[in-house]
Amino acid sequence: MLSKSIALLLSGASLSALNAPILAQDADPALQDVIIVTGSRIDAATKLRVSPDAAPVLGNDITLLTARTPGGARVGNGELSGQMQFRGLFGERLNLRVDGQRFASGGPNLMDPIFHYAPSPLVKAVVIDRGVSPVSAGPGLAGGANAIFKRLAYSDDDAATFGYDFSLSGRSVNESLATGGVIGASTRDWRFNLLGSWEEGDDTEFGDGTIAGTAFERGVYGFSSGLRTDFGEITLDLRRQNTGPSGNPPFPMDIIYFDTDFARLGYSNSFGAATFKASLHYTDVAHLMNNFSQRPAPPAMRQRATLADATTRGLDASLAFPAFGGALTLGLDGDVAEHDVTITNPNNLDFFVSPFPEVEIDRYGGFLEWRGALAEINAELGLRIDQNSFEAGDATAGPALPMGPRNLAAGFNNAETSGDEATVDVVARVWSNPVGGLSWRAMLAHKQQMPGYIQRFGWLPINASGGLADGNIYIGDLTLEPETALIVEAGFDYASAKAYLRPTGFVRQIDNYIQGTPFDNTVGVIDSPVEMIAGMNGDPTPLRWANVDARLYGFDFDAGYNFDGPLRIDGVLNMVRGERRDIDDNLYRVAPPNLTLGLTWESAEWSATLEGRAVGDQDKVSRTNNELKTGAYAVFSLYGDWQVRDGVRLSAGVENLFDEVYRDHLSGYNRNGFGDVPVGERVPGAGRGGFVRVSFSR
Ligand SMILES: [Cu+2]
Repeated sequence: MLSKSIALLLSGASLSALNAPILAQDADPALQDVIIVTGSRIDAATKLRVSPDAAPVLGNDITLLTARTPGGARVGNGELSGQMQFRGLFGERLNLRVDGQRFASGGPNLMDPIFHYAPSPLVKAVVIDRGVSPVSAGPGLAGGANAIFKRLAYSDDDAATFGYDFSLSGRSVNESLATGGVIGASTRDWRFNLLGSWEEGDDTEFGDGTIAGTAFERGVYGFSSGLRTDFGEITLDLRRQNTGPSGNPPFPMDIIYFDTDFARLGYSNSFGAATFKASLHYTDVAHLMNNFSQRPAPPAMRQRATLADATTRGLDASLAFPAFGGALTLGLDGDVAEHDVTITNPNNLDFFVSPFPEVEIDRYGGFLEWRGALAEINAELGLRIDQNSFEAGDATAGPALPMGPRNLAAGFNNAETSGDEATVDVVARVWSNPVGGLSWRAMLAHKQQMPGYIQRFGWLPINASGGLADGNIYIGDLTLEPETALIVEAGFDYASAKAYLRPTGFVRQIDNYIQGTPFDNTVGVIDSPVEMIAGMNGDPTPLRWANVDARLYGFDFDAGYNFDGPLRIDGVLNMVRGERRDIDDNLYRVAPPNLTLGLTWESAEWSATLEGRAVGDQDKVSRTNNELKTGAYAVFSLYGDWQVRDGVRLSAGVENLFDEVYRDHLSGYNRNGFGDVPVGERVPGAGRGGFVRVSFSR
């Protein structure tokens, strides 16, 4: 239960300092989530925080946690390859950051979505931007979140204080283990902590057997440091992540490794009432995947190993100062992302091809953001302009490739692959001060999103879709236009000592929405080289990325009520519809309506929750993407939490109490051909299993 996790989170020390309880005088301690909901007015209206250490252990991917929030859902492409969905949108359309850092994923199918780099033992909180991200957080079409790592804060002492924050958890359903955290020391002038985590698991069991290809392993190590000098504060964060062999049933290949380095150097200083902040950051992803070592191997001729690299270099600087009765922030930022992908056959050195050759995407942007209040109304107004440019290198195709692909490569190499485009984001939010516990809010935004490199440069008909996992073969379009969204939402946050309710209604009208459309007017008739090659690769009806018109709208809320005695109920409801406006079709992979309800018995030191999650059927499916409908289901869990003593917490529970076999609509279709899930069927959810987690901090 999200609200539950918020309550638990607050009972820990982690956020209490950030959220001075404005309702403390009349709030019941049993309703502490009220405090976080309305505690810091600015945060409450624009952000939502959730913490892995407070939620039940349902897996290692923090997108399982963000899926428990209003508007949230999870696109399941593998145990470590979950994508956050927010109000029907996912993938690169969301502005996702790991510890404040923006970077490009390495896998052309997003086997490493951004939150692949935020293992739950290292994450202190995920801050979800309500509605859309502020323009100061960078571009992004609709919605955003930042996974903030645990770190040792500066103390208020001159002598070094030691500290740590660890967790260790296990799940029986896949015999998995997740452990990690931070340890270090700090004074008022410096802070330093090491960080590390290790996670591994076997194949997940479910009611009908084993879900093959769901084993995984992932390790992270690094440090975070900061120094306060007379010339400002300097911070340095360095981190390496090694993801080992991990299965991806919905893709044609599995992860062999991701070896990824992160570096960030930060600087900040205050001059009177003004604050200057700057950072330089770097991310380098090296990735290998194949179709033969973690699933039944195809014949030698059809074995493939694909190498993919992505490097991001970025910088940002901002100056915030009082202006016009509020705070104005001016900022400049930019990044250069390079991608390169090579498909090989390890049994044939003459077989190699570069479907996304030496792609470079540059962006330089500037923004203005003002935050302030007029009487009882608070506002955040932002404008961002980005100049984007893109180019690709020459495609290569080895001598073992047939003439067809080699001709397509030559065609791509003769085409104009570079270009540039400006995008404009405008965000206006207003919200009222709470009166009688009720605060109104409204938002209007114009957001733009550049086409992804897969969508623009995909010249070779293959199964790379940026993580859609719909089984279709896709082909790019060099002339794609940016997506443009007009977003309106309104709602209120209500909180009393007894109850809270935070509903939001929204509409997202998107012009030039990019999705696959039939390759030509004669679908099924193989009358082009692209269709011929696609046919040889298993899909004679490939899709071409195109600008279409779309709309998403819906309604979501979280709510809770505190009964007399130690009993409370919390719930989250989500409803979203996604449809094409230009033809009669639905958008692909949109979460069905769902309701999560948790009944909690809560005492000072411990709590126990019985949770039910009911998910409706989804028959509003995309014909274009050959999407299959799913039926309704309900899953129940029981979990508890015990504050053993100061700094030691134990959680344990049973998920999927009745061992229900269920298929989440956003789960990918299995393609790996072994285990107990037939090929073409959606990968089911985990069966009944127990979990336990211990957390230690000081
Ligand atoms: Cu991959």
